[in-house]
Amino acid sequence: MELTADRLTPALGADISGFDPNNLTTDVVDDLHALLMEHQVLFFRDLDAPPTQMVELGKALGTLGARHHSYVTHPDSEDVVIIEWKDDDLPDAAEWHSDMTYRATPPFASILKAVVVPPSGGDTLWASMYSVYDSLPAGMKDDLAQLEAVHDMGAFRTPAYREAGDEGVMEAYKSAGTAVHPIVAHHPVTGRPYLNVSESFTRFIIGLSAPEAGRLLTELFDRINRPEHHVRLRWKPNTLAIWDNRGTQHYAVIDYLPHRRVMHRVAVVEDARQK
Ligand SMILES: O=C(O)CCC(=O)C(=O)O
Repeated sequence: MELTADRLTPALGADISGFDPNNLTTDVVDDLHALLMEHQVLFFRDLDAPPTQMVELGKALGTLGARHHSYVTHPDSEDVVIIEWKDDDLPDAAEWHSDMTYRATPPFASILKAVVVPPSGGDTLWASMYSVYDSLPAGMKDDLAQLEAVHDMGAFRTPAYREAGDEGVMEAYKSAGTAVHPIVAHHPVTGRPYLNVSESFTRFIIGLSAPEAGRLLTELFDRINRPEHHVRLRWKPNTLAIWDNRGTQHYAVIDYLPHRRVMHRVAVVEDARQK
């Protein structure tokens, strides 16, 4: 069985064919990993992978274990979270973000499968943060190389506050954590530099005043919004995506409420193929 990749935009993304989740040999998973390093996000159509098979795939790629502090887990596996939005919920994923960068070591990859999709809408976009970084003016790249930024749990404050007031926010803050990361990170496998701030989770730049940090972050977030850095996926039930969290961000569009949308997600914390 040979995996083939059909590249979707110059920035990132590929449709993969020839993948059978029942056949996770070392060679197949090595190939899959190589394709992920090259394209950053991979899409699989009609992949009827139940939660246990998503977990097997995650384990073949690395170590699981980044339990989410806010999402519900699947009854068949604690390693699968259910992400469900409907009625007048306010989804938290309609912002550019890379998963859990408020942790010192954010997860390496995510595996996301569509279970229930709305009649139309509910697409997800990914941005290549290599592409965003490469597009920056040279002087700006030099300035950013010196800077570090604080990441925290962003809009997860809202459910925490509604549930338990100030105490709830303090507890959520403690369990989610906070972390400082360089604004220009280097991918541990490809070595490529990428822009490492997100509108969801990056709050402040060390050493700048709050207004200076706010202005610079706003400029960087505007750059991430440019469509030439993106790929967009229209989901159907059993569409599955795998993305490398290092060097990408994603944005789940909320244009489908009050219809229901249900996704299953596995987070892979450590990359087994990272030297
Ligand atoms: O539901 C989606 O399309 C993306 C969800 C999301 O943002 C995530 O899994 O981190």
